[in-house]
Amino acid sequence: MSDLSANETASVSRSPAWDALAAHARELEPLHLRAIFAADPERGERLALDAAGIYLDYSKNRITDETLRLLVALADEAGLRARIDAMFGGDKVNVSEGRAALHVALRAPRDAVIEVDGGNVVPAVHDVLDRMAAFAGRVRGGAWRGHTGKPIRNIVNIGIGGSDLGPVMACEALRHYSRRDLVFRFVSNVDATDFVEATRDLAADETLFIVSSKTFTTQETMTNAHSARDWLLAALGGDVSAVAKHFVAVSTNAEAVAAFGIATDNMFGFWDWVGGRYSMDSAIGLSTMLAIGPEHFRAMLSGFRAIDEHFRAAPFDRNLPVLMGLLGVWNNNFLGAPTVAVLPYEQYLKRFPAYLQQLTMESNGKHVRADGTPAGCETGPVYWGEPGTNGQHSFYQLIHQGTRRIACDFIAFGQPLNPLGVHHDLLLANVIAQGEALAFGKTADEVRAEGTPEWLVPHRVFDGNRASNTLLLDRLTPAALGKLVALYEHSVFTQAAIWGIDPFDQWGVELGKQLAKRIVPELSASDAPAHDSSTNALIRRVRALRARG
Ligand code: G6Q
Repeated sequence: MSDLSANETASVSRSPAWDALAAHARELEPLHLRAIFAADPERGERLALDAAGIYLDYSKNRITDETLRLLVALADEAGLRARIDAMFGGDKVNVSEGRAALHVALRAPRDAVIEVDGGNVVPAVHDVLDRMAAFAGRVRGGAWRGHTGKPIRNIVNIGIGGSDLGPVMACEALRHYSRRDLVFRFVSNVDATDFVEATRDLAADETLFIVSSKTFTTQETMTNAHSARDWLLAALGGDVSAVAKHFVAVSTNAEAVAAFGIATDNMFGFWDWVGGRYSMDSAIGLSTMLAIGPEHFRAMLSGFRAIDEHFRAAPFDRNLPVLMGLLGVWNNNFLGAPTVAVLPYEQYLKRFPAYLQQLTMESNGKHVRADGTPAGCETGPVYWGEPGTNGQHSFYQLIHQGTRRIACDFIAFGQPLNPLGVHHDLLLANVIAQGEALAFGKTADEVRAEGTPEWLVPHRVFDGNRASNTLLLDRLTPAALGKLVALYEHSVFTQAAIWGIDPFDQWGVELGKQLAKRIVPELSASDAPAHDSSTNALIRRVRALRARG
């Protein structure tokens, strides 16, 4: 039995702390945030935490001090402290894959010692970072030349899932700090449109492809990588020696990289203890480093590290990721809010919700506990979102007046990166107003007092009592981005520890992959497919559509 599952015998939903929370939730049900705030004028300042450069206002959750006490008791009962130590200590906390999950080692200082199977992994981490920095210096400085002797102007990352979403998000989030004379594109989908549109206006002899794949076997990535090689060779007269100048790889699979034709000198490694969705600060971040430069990349790592240290050391009731994680459990399991909207009021974070979707849902979308027994309670909520203020003119209607409960995480920055007129005042006023509106709403009497005709009153009432967190940071720097990502990483871990699940595996993506492999040859075959009647009919219909040309 693994380290993580050794003490697990029953679902958390059968623990005394869970029962206490369930009873407490019933008591709180009739209480409205209006009343809770009215009874406690200090609440807005008290239920807030300022740590590691992040201000978290969690006062607009439907909680009391007792809720927090019970949630911390739940964390204690679930053994959260021991699990944090196990993860940081390099134990094989990824139980079902028998691996450590040591993304925290990716941002450890040079002199740290973090061991996996008795060996310190930190020197290798810094060795790769140094090689990445040297390579980035050559590309950014124009010393790295393509096949025709021209410097690189275009960088195309080919990868999917964890080998795509982090780099895409970071490239967008840190665009302000990036080299504007370099073009960055990302190809992930096996749909050829993704590759064709990403490369159609690029000059092949000025283009560098980064093939990012931990396994170097992923169908989508390898298909795109081969198409990229064909595209390059077609444009450069078919000389295969061009591949070495226009392709580098990020992978753990040196053999497959060499077989593709990429020199191992041009390969940047990482390790099986880095999960795909926890890898944006590993060599998978090579495109990020090319965009923002090694110094900014290291600043981003320092942000991750600040939250790692805080997560490891702070008491649970003053611990940002723990609080966020526990409030998520409260909203998800006790208040019946099955989704979380992530709402960054910062345009550069427009891909942050998509990044978080993988981090949160691939990690905590599990139906069994780490020991294989049923979870026994709801696990990971659905994450989604869009940057403010755009969402306000779209789906916020449902959050304000719909019948479902949705927890919201607002993210905002005190300083704009692009100061221009009144824009930032309006942006900040909106994010603050949304939290206020969700919590306090507008009563029928208030609506009537505005002279609204009686028939219209119900339409204009806002019940309020809707939970939200507000995260406020100084400005979106590389370090701030690192902090935000690490905050969610560890809050996901906190929740997994409570539910007793393994947040580091992703078996749920396997079945579809297997079935697709079987269907590929069937699309062009002529014998009768042998699936269920619906799948058979779809395959036959595709064959017919293709036969028509
Ligand atoms: C993430 C998952 C998954 C993975 C992709 C790409 O945690 O493991 O999204 O990142 O399937 O895998 P490769 O990097 O091996 O191509």
